[in-house]
Amino acid sequence: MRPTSALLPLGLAGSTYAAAIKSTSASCSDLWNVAPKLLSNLEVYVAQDYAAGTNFSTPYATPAYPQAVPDMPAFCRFGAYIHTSNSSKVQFEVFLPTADDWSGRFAVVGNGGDAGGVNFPDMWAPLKTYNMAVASTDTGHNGTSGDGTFALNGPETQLDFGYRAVHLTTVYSKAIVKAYYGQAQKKSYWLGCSSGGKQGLKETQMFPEDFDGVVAGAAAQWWTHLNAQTYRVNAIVNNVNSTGYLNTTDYQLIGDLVYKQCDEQDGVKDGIITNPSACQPDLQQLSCDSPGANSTSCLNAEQIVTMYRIWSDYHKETTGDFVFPGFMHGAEGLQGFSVNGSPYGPGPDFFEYQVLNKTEVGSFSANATEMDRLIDIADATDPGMTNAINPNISSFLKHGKLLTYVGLSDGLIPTGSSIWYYEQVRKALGYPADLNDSYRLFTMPGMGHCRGGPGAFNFGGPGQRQLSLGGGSTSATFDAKHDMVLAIIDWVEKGVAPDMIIGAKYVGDDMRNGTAFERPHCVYPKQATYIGGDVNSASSFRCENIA
Ligand SMILES: *[C@@H]1O[C@H](CO)[C@@H](O)[C@H](O)[C@H]1NC(C)=O
Ligand SMILES: *[C@@H]1O[C@H](CO)[C@@H](O)[C@H](O)[C@H]1NC(C)=O
Ligand SMILES: *[C@@H]1O[C@H](CO)[C@@H](O)[C@H](O)[C@H]1NC(C)=O
Ligand SMILES: *[C@@H]1O[C@H](CO)[C@@H](O)[C@H](O)[C@H]1NC(C)=O
Ligand SMILES: *[C@@H]1O[C@H](CO)[C@@H](O)[C@H](O)[C@H]1NC(C)=O
Ligand SMILES: *[C@@H]1O[C@H](CO)[C@@H](O)[C@H](O)[C@H]1NC(C)=O
Ligand SMILES: *[C@@H]1O[C@H](CO)[C@@H](O)[C@H](O)[C@H]1NC(C)=O
Ligand SMILES: *[C@@H]1O[C@H](CO)[C@@H](O)[C@H](O)[C@H]1NC(C)=O
Ligand SMILES: *[C@@H]1O[C@H](CO)[C@@H](O)[C@H](O)[C@H]1NC(C)=O
Ligand SMILES: *[C@@H]1O[C@H](CO)[C@@H](O)[C@H](O)[C@H]1NC(C)=O
Ligand SMILES: *[C@@H]1O[C@H](CO)[C@@H](O)[C@H](O)[C@H]1NC(C)=O
Ligand SMILES: [Ca+2]
Repeated sequence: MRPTSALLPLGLAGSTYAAAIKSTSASCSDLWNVAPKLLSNLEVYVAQDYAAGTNFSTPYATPAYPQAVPDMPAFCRFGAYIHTSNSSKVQFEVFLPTADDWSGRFAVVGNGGDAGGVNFPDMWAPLKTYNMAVASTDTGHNGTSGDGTFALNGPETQLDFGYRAVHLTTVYSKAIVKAYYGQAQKKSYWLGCSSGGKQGLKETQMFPEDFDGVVAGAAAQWWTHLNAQTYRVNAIVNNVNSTGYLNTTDYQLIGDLVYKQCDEQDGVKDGIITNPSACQPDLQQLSCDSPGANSTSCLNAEQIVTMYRIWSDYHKETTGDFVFPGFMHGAEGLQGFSVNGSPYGPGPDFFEYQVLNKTEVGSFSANATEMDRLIDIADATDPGMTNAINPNISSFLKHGKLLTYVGLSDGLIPTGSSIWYYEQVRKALGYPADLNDSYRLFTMPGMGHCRGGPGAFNFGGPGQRQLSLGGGSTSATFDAKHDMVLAIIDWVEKGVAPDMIIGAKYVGDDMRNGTAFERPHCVYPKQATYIGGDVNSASSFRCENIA
């Protein structure tokens, strides 16, 4: 189902768009009255100027994104609801730099997990650092990232979450941009990770004209299968009641051994495994039965089996069909590894409220055979149209650039998911030799889910933080070689494609403490290869194809 024309801005529904928009600019407070004349089903709740230096907070923030946002530049804030049906509405906000500051660019930032809330913290960097007009949506509901109860009895709200909130936010916000500045944006960018990566890919698949450049990290695009994997790996494979259950102490033990066996395979002993697939850990020496075992820190046979199953791909119990990739070697030893026996909410909640269609809050439970059946239903019904796995993105790639990235130690969404989608696209488009003119996947060794881990995960991607908050994800050097947002801008606007993105590891993961080391992140399937010299310097590595 596509939004009806009644849900599109009045001007865009007809041919009168240009005439409908005044060529003169509106003041921020004018937008109260101007916007509803341009856009249908709109309920404005704020149109207000803020002074530079504002520490921004608002009751319109939800528990998903409650943080105050310090260090704002001067901006105009526009916030409204779009009524998407009788039973659903979408909240969105647009932050607009002053006309003097505006770069002419427009961006939309994504959300995480099941999050329902305008992502105010992530709007900061596009506004302040890149002088973009920037928008964000609550995805159609108010709730935290781990809470899927929004879907209860809400078919329209499910569609908002699946695609409609982001698309309408994009279209409506562009109209606000045009009304405020008296001219349209030059280029539009998507910036998101995790669910935000999924949202970006969905846009390239369904609404290829919405964006010129899409940055999509650690994308949760295969929503039906990812949720199955989240549930199964926690509740079935690493069941808390089984003798094979692994807790964080066990993962520490396993991780220590894996790093001992595999860290130096890439020529540098630095706590980073550059090629986790080449790492083939042997856990036998951790067995309580092995000679010389440490009886206070050893694993039973079932626990060893559990770990190998977590690393292995998920195949259906009944048919053996591939469902989802397993986790990468090395992810288990890092903070943020999610397989603790308690599945992250979006997994079970998806099956309870969107596949089984339960009408009251309950707790989901299924065995492996039942999961096979539910996956089939999920694939057939694609609740809320949330899957973002259409591999034919040729319409987008004709004019746009798609920059994706993933941590090779992602502990929440197995890394292979991003590689799987890349390969699906290649196959669907017939393995074009020039695919990397418009679509590139960067793999990032030692990085967890979207950020974090022992790797060089600060590269100016989505989700950057103020220096006063530690500067997380901010690039060490503000140029297109080190900064992913500048890289996508150069790619879109100058045709200069990024061959590598140099990330930084900050001392104590705090930018104020300085840089510990820098590393290039390479275009898949290339990998950063040590060629000699200072291991802390990016120039000691080259991007090469590894056999
Ligand atoms: C911003 O406001 C929040 C609470 O609203 C406060 O905790 C924080 O310290 C403030 N930050 C600055 C830089 O003033
Ligand atoms: C979101 O829901 C919380 C309750 O969980 C409520 O306190 C808050 O006011 C709501 N916020 C918005 C913006 O609707
Ligand atoms: C929902 O809105 C449509 C018009 O869009 C109207 O025809 C219908 O009666 C409404 N249904 C309810 C239950 O209000
Ligand atoms: C573990 O066992 C307890 C007690 O029998 C039960 O209540 C719980 O649901 C079980 N947990 C899982 C994940 O199977
Ligand atoms: C993990 O389990 C072991 C063995 O039961 C126990 O000694 C250890 O304290 C547990 N660790 C955690 C973090 O619960
Ligand atoms: C056995 O493991 C315990 C707990 O990890 C550790 O404190 C102890 O040093 C180990 N013993 C040997 C001989 O390695
Ligand atoms: C849940 O609802 C959807 C949409 O109405 C339907 O297609 C699907 O078959 C239902 N699932 C079950 C298990 O009945
Ligand atoms: C798995 O669950 C289904 C549905 O609840 C049930 O019919 C079946 O007997 C269960 N299989 C096993 C092996 O427990
Ligand atoms: C991909 O989509 C485009 C535009 O919808 C269509 O023209 C083309 O035939 C499709 N390509 C493949 C391989 O399906
Ligand atoms: C892009 O693809 C071409 C052909 O497949 C390959 O030769 C080239 O090395 C790739 N560029 C990068 C940066 O990976
Ligand atoms: C890093 O900086 C923070 C705050 O500036 C400080 O609290 C912390 O101790 C520093 N960590 C290291 C490892 O230097
Ligand atoms: Ca290494």
